[in-house]
Amino acid sequence: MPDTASPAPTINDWSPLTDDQLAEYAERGYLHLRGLFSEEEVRRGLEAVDAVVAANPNTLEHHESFYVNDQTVRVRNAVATTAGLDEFLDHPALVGPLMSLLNGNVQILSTEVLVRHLQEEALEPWHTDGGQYLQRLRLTADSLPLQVKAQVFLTDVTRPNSGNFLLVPGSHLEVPTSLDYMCNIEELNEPLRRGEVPEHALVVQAEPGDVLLFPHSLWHGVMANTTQPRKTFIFRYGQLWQRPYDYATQPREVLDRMSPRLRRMFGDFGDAVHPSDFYKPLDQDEAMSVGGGPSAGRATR
Ligand SMILES: O=C(O)CCC(=O)C(=O)O
Repeated sequence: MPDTASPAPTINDWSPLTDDQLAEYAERGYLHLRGLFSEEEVRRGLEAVDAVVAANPNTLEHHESFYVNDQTVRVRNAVATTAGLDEFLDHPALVGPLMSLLNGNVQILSTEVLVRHLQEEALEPWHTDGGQYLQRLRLTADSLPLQVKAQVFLTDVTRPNSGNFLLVPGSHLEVPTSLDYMCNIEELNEPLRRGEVPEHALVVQAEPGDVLLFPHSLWHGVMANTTQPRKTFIFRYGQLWQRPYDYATQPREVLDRMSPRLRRMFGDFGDAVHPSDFYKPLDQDEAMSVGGGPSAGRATR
């Protein structure tokens, strides 16, 4: 007898964003998700930061476009140095929002560990991400984003001048008036050098475990830090047809330790990859349904 039963629906370990959250992201250009990670997860995250920094890995050659700050330790392609980031990248609470924003088609483009030490002046000027070519593209207001960053806060950034993330709500839809190779936004940087932040900007106050999601086109910078070293991860995401920022392909031994979902998020389709898979993956819903966490294996496919 032929099997005529329809396949069981895919059950995900993640939940999508609500319509209100999607509307908020579209209008303001960011989402502040509070308490996404637990105290215990934050503790493990801090251990991963310290281990990566102690290993002092030279994971990627310098590129002229990298903004250098003496008070910042920034380890790029950090996932190649530690397995400690995997649980965050594969976490249903983070995968769900990304699946919603990137239309079900999520690739990790970079994984960074950041420690922002004390500095009286702003730690990073106002800029957009992704370089001048991406900066000149604008999507319509109701479009899903091309790229999204997730900043995972692991230390307290609730006080003023604690290395707060700065952003201009709604700026993700605006092309800056001055365009340069570094994508700096000079009209805001001149006042920032005097410690001034425009009234319409937001100084983000984040607690350990919070996550901030924002697209490459959002105008953003980083406040001074006079409190304690600020520790975060920044993960950059795009669709599977985009190219990564801090790796070409992850080495086999890195992929081998990961869940099938996380491997897919690093653009790995195994040995039998077809070039068109990056545009039209045939099994994307199934591949993204369940990660390697405690819920692995419980979903029905
Ligand atoms: O450290 C931060 O809060 C933001 C870093 C940043 O501006 C960037 O990664 O583009």
